[in-house]
Amino acid sequence: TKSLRETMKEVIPPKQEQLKKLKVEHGQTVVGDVKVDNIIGGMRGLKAMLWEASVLDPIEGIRFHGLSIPDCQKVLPAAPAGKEMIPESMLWLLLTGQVPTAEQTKELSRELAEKGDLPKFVEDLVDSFPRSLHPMTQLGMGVAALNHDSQFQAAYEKGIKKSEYWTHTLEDSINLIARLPALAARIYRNVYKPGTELAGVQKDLDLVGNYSNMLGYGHNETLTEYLRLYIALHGDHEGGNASAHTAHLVGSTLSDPYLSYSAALFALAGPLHGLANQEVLRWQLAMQKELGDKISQEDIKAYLWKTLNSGQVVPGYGHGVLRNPDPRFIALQEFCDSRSDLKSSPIIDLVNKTFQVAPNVLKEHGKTKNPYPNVDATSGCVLYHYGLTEFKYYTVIFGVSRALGCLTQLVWARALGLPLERPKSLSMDALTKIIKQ
Ligand code: NMX
Ligand code: MLT
Repeated sequence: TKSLRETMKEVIPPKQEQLKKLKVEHGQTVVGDVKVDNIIGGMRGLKAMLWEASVLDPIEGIRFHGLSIPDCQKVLPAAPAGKEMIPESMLWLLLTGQVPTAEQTKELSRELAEKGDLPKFVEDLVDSFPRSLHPMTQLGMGVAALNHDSQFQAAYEKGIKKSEYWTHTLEDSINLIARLPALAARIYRNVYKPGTELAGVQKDLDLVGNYSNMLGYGHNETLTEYLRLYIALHGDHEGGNASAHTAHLVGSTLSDPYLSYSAALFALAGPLHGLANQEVLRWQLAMQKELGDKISQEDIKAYLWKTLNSGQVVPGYGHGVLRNPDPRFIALQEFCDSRSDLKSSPIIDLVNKTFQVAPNVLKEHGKTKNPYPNVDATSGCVLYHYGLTEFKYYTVIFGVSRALGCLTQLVWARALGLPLERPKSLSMDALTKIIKQ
């Protein structure tokens, strides 16, 4: 069977041809207008980036190289004893556009485990952080420090041809993805379980098998399977989301994959983006505390209005592109529905009840263009149910996942020779001048 590198060598030339053709034959074809609203409205709706691995449809949700989430759940290989697709098979799909075999997936798991240990100086660095430093800050700093061993940076310093950029970027990307579980688990141990032993990376486990084990949940197969699904699902969400866009922008300067992804993590750490999953749980727990055990739909409705009337957003609802319930939310809900202990969990029940009420309240409120839940509305609840209750940590898990998509695009950006990103900005006066012309 073909290795990942062999497969990449095969799939890159046709894509390079496709890009060349697009440039030569359609370089001047118009695909949309730029309105003043786009410029002052966070570029919402502007078609302005190339991103190979996934495309987001407002109604249907994400497709990874054309495959929907249910398609991926059907065809992407699981862990040897599991059922859920795993990040390794998603990574293979994102990188190559092909569905890997079970053997190829296993080989990638083995490679990641082989490369999974942290350099000693990064362990020491992370151990030196105060426990009060937010886990996302620690993750971003740890990832940036890993650039000490960047093959891309070392090769660039020596002087390499442009056509070789992608191979070094791929090696860095694999090394970074391999090391994320040990880094993220070390942060968890240091912040929440100081003084306890941290398991090592086991060479025969898949990426999330190791991550779960290092977090101290290796015995909980349901949670481990949930994490596999969660991390595979959150891997990519086309290019315009804040973390992916940041990785792309920073990477376009030929900054190495570690620095590019570190920057992306600090975008993910904002409450309108990845931090929303910590905010959801905080908000749902506050609701539970205030309303008690027997919560009616009317109670939830009143609580939602209280949140909105105090000028806050309802975390986990709304989206920059989606105009329907997020299929990632649906997939995680289905995971819960298929397990009796999760089905009867009070926190998961509360998320479900909120889902029954919130869209109508948000419609009545009349501001958000999308009154439906995004993935963050539910992603933390299963973790909470199984005792991983430290919700300031949740975005770190998202951060372990989003590396799949961001790093895939970096490899493709280098393979396709995409240029430095540098859009044109305008002042309000300059904009007014154009309008008057
Ligand atoms: N609750 C209350 N108001 C909202 C919400 C919400 N959940 N979502 C949007 N709005 C408001 C928004 O603040 C804006 O108000 P204003 O005109 O006063 O500035 C108005 O509705 C229009 O916003 P939209 O165009 O619908 O949303 P936009 O594309 O600007 O932002 C989000 C998208 C996701 C930032 C926004 O919906 C939000 O803040 N949601 C809550 C936070 C969240 O769940 N983020 C997670 C996103 C997913 N992720 O994983 O990253
Ligand atoms: C994501 O997964 O990045 C979020 O849903 C936000 C987005 O797509 O804009």
